[in-house]
Amino acid sequence: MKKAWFLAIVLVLSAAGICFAEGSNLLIDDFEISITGGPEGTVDFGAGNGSNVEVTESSDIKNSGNKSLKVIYDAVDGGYIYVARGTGLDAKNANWSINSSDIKWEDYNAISFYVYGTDSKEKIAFDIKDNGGEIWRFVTEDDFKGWKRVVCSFDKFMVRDDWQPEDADKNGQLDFPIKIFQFEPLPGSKGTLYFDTVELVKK
Ligand SMILES: [Ca+2]
Ligand SMILES: [Ca+2]
Repeated sequence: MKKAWFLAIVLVLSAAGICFAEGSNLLIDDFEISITGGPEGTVDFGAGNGSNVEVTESSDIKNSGNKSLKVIYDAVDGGYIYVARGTGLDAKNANWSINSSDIKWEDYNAISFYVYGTDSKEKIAFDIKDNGGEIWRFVTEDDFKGWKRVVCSFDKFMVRDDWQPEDADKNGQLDFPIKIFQFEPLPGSKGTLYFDTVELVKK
């Protein structure tokens, strides 16, 4: 009997621990939006040099809430694609669900998102723009089927050496607050991806 009680207590504590761990992450974007592009858009997206992208919302395939971000893409060599959310973008209504400057960034050591993969083995870049306008990159691979959580530790981001905005501080330091994140299927790939549940991961 004692053993049973002990096991029960351990189970309850473990469950509480799991809830606490998840609850301490900060959900910054859940894509519970009506997706539009252009200057008044809720997502800043585009493609060039022969690549194409179409961004819509999905309500059938989603990880949290009622919707996810659906990205249909054709990324050719020499082309580029971006699908961005955050502050200071050309699309005026692309802000996250929380204001970047209200976040205690020192409490977090990673940013994570969920991606619904098709095991295409294609590379997907996840970029962030720092407070100095510098763009940092984390690369993951579509090597699974269904939803997967990708955790991008801040110390694993590499400063982009192929391109930086002209006004970037280019100081090689990841300056907080982060202003923007963007998904970018890398050249040589074509398909459909879904993204959802962007969180900051508590230290
Ligand atoms: Ca969602
Ligand atoms: Ca910087």
